[in-house]
Amino acid sequence: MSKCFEMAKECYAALGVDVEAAIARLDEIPVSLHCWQGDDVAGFENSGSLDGGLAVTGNYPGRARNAEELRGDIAEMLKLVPGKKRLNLHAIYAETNGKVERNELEPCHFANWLAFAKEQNIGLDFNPTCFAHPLATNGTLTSADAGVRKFWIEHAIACRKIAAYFGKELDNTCVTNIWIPDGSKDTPYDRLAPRKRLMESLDAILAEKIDPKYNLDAVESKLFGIGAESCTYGSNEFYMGYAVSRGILLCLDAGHFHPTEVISDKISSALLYLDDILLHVSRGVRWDSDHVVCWDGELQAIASEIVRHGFEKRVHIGLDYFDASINRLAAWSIGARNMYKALLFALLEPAKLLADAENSGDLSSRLMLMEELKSLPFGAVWKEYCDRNGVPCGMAVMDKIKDYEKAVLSKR
Ligand code: RNT
Ligand code: ZN
Repeated sequence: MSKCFEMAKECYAALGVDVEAAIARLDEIPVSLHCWQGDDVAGFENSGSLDGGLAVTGNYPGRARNAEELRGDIAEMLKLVPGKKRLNLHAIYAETNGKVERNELEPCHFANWLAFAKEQNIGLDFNPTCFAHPLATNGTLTSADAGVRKFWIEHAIACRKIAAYFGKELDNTCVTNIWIPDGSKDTPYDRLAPRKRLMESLDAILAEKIDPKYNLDAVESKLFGIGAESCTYGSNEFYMGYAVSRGILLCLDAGHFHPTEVISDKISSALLYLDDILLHVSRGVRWDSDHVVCWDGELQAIASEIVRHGFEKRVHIGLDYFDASINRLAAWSIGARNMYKALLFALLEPAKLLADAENSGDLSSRLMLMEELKSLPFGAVWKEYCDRNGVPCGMAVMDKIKDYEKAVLSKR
């Protein structure tokens, strides 16, 4: 243990904060790392370009081109991130060895991923992929075409079964998140009919009860997407109502709201009505751009909301960003490390002092405290956490990434 850490512990103790207890609590908070940062959301179907309003910009060399490479990169990335981790997969990461339609996917198509999760001792999460497909060009679960809707309903059902299989095999609950790109480029005349179809499609998908021990279902709202500027059928109101009435999870993506609207403010409201929620921690820059998560005010506010109210079992934290303009391992690990950093920072808040100041109406002290916290020796605690987890800290992370780039990525 370093001198710096010992001194940091004393600083926090002076404010009534037990650093060891904070670290122990952080050890129990899983973050689901998204597989799709490694290959620009390409997947292995070779179905052509990404669509559904999603856009990955940048052409930094070294993108994982197949499952082997992607797993190799993930294994490397996991060595750079401290804390309890999960891996979030999308259906397009199936290994089918020949064409298998998405509505016919089965657990066997994810056997290598399951083996990988076991090897890494991490849980899995899952997502139906309702975009980047010829049948997704004109709506999926909201489509007016019953055949198209049926296809996507079947796909989502298949995904829930795969997820439940993961959950059972790993003895670790899988969260399956449904996001669809459906919406309208220009002002629709009828916003109700597609939403009614979406509600019915979701009911059909969820009709079969699955043991919540193995799988939990989530639905992800959005404000708008490229090509769906005027209306997105799966809006926040739609899914909030749906999740509350069906008792499933609501997924809040940080990039899916008006630019000044923040998901940190929604957590305490949503959890008054829902048992659990899912987060897609992302960073929108002017739009839902999915930039690498930075340790900014909103990330801290998200983490603090979770920690202050002891919501860590009810808020499932997932990451959702994709940047192809820098080394993908750097993007991945910088964003992921920031999530854990923000959680640790939240765990080191002097809860009692803050609550006392607020409850006694001493808002000056509350503000002073909140601001002073920012210059406490947090870095020493973070470094200690990285050391204890056997992962590098500071620019040593970059050294590892550069080594891997030289040895592996540059050969692609
Ligand atoms: C899209 C949603 C969705 C996707 C991933 C790949 O706007 O955020 O969660 O980013 O499923
Ligand atoms: Zn998302």
